Amino acid sequence: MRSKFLRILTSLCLILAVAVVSIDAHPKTVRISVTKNGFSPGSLNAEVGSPLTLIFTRRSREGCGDKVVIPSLGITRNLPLGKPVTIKITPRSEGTITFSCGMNMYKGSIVVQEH
Ligand SMILES: [Cu+2]
Repeated sequence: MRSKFLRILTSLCLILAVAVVSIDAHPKTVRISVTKNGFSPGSLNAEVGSPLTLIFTRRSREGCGDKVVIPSLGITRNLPLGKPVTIKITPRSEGTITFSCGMNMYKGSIVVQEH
């Protein structure tokens, strides 16, 4: 009897915890242009546990922005000229996530903080 009550209580707590986490998330979308000068913006902020949508658009044939790489997440995407490319991530810990062009010349950073 008592253990059943505890099991139900535990389940309710878990459901509540999941609900609180999802209510607390602040989804964010950032559009990033890739030109011959690099990424713009080159630095952005994000929150732990909040979905982040990055939309990269290469705007210049010049330079080497035909690819974006996020090494720590194992992500590599081609950037066709003028075609928006969406990358969705949800940072799980504080710190800086870097991204770059295919040759690591253009650099950008996502600064992740608890909110
Ligand atoms: Cu490059």
